Amino acid sequence: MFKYRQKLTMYMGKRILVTGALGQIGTELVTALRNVHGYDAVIPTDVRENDDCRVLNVLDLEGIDYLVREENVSEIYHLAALLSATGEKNPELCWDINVVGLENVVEIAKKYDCRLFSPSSIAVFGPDCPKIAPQVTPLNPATIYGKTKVVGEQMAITSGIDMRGIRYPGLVSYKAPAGGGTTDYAVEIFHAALKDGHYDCFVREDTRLPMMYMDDAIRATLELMDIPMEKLGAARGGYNIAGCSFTAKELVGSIQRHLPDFTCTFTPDIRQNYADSWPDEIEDEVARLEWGWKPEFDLDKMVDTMIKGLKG
Ligand code: AKB
Repeated sequence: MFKYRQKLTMYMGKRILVTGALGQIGTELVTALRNVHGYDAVIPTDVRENDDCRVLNVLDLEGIDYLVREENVSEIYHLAALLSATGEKNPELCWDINVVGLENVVEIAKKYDCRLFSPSSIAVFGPDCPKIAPQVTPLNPATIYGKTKVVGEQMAITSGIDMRGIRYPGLVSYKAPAGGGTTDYAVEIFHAALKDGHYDCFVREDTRLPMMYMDDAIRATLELMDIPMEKLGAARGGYNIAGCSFTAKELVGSIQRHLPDFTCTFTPDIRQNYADSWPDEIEDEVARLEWGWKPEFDLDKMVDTMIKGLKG
């Protein structure tokens, strides 16, 4: 239910709705969008109550309709989703939020002629994918989360609207916590290293996954949304973009450059299975060619930025 039918302010410029705005990506994307389009242009929403955003449940079609109509929204960044670890614990809820929620947003985007950004993930790939994942390859994900992302990519092509997405790698940032994902260890490890000097990692030390520092992910999102639709091809529902790939052990080594006494043990749990079903690296030629994608953060630069940011 859209609980608060707040008195909505009329604002004449571009109006951008963000769902899932309190999440790891949303927290930084809202700031970035406001820097570009102005504070009032961006309407952050989340299912959780918070002074900084409006309450919106993406399963509430009427609530989305009301907000988009009343606020004259022309662009939507639909970030509300369950990630892999939470999704596997509750597959029905994962399907509802990730697929039914997206269907609702697509229906409203169609009705009001909104452009739509809907993130995909490296979780669309399954165990049959080459270790360096090409843009085009059979998508047979092992997780329900991955399946919902494949459906989302297909919707981008069949919806008939201007809808785009990126297959985000594991995202690393310090401004908001990661939550419910398999790649979360690459964020948790920094907090534990600084607080306790030790981390017990839930994947094996040789687990190599595609990762990306959040600044690169936010820039990629803004750059993709800036490109005229006619320049984008069949990959527009989910572009491969590479940041930096590293093993959990290599991450520990990079952190130890700053914290030589930091220790890490490895106790794999169920999330190891999800990680093992994903590729080691991403091949991102199509994104580079079609909209000029280029990462700026390698492993050491990411680690330097995380440590500095968390130390304050
Ligand atoms: C997760 O770990 O579930 C996410 C993802 C790879 O999409 N970070």
